[in-house]
Amino acid sequence: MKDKIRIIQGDITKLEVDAIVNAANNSLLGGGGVDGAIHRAAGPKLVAECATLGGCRTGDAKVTKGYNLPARHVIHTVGPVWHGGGKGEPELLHSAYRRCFEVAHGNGLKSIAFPAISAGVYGYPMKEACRIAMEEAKAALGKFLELEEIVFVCFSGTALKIYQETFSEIFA
Ligand code: AR6
Repeated sequence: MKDKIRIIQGDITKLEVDAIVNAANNSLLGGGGVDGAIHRAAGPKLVAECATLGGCRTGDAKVTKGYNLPARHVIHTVGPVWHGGGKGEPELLHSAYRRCFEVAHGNGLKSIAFPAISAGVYGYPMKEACRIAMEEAKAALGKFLELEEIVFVCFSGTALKIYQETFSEIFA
């Protein structure tokens, strides 16, 4: 199971996978961070398709095409804003990852790449966010046997180290 997980440092918009995940906001109409990078790389047809989706609730996920991206699809999810952990943030972040895997499964997508959802502008502590990502990846690999590859894309060296350590703990 754990050989289906890859942890890399880099830019998610460069990956040629069935789907990259976007850490979006409820409007799905673009923003900063990884959302801005994905929309810039995909081109204007992406926001046009997003505008037809009616937004996305926190903890849910919706799929579009990838347009000019090397990835064939984008799964847009919305993680929670961190308010200290007592406002349902862990449950919502679990749900965001879980819904991404369900949407991938529902669309026959076998390779999926994730950024650190909520761990940028939304302020979720990286270590806690990473643990949730790994737990949901483990659950998805047990449930969706067609899944071939899950890539965790870390933007910084600090994030990379946290992902590698947490991977060893969860998949020990
Ligand atoms: N590739 C991979 N990871 C990246 C990239 C990239 N090209 N660019 C940034 N990251 P954030 P959030 C990392 O803030 O916290 C947007 O405005 C980044 O270093 O993009 O879920 C949306 O519209 C961090 O570790 O997403 C929302 O309003 C991680 O991606 C809001 O930000 C997530 O950081 C969502 O905030």
